[in-house]
Amino acid sequence: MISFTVDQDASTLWFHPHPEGETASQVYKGLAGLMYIDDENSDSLNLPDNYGKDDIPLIVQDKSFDSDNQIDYETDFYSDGTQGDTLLVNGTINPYIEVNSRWMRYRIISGSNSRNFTFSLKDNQPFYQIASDGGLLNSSTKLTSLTLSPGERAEILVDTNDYKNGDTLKLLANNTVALTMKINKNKSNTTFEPSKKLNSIKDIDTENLDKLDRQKIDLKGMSHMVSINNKQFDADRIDLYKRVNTQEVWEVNNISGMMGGMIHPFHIHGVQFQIISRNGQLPQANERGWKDTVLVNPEETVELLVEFDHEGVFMYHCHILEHEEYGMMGQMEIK
Ligand SMILES: [Cu+2]
Repeated sequence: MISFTVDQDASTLWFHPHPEGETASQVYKGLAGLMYIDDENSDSLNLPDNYGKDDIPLIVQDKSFDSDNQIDYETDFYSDGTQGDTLLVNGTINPYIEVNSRWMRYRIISGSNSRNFTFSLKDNQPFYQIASDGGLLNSSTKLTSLTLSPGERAEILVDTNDYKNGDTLKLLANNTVALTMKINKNKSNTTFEPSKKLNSIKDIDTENLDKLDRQKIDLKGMSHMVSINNKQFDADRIDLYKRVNTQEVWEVNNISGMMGGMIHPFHIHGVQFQIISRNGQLPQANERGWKDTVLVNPEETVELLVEFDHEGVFMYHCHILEHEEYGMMGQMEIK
């Protein structure tokens, strides 16, 4: 029995086992689950929240199946990130949903071992992102595409008002149909307006950032040569010591080197952070909310404002699970 106190904002979360050397195979084989947190703020917003009706989880993963329709991780294994040839949503191939409400809320979990997904609606219809990994954005962001790397989450609202009964609307992931929405009737279900205030996340106090300590995180290498700050994971070593209730600027560098570059989704346990900048530029509006996983492009530097709220020993790692297994992970003690 494990008991714990829920001490975070309304958000869409997932959980999975994390045993050293077996995380990647266990998640690929399906050992992962979904968790929602609600709070007073989220309850007050009149967002679509009828589970399975107008509030739908979409756990998006790729897997391959052998001739007996079984998952064979060892055969599919690839050292820079195992990928499958079949798109699964909530464990289903090519699902559809009957839509009976004008506004549909989708809680997307990018849950592959290594594949990034770019989501869009057929014909480039816009949609509204309302939440990132750690909870609601201050207001919605209108998008026509959204890329999530492994471990990232997003909540989006789709307005079906312009569709007639019998129409279909398709959500695509990397241009493959992930979900077909069959419009049955799209009656009004919320007072949501795109400009509605959803949260009150404080702006980053950019004037005072240079007073904070800085932590460099160098993500390097590929395959079994991956490292963080030139070290590979050692369960008997604490890499970073941090003081509880302090803030730091983390400078996350994706250093390609001679082996060529790839995206690393950088994930920190036990904290939520804000993105200060990408290569010196302000992040897009949909990346200005709370995050615990951030896509870092090859040769990119991403600055994070990290606050250490909880005592304990926490991991930080690349969320390409095969990179994590090869040691692209460290331990941080907060006390
Ligand atoms: Cu990686």
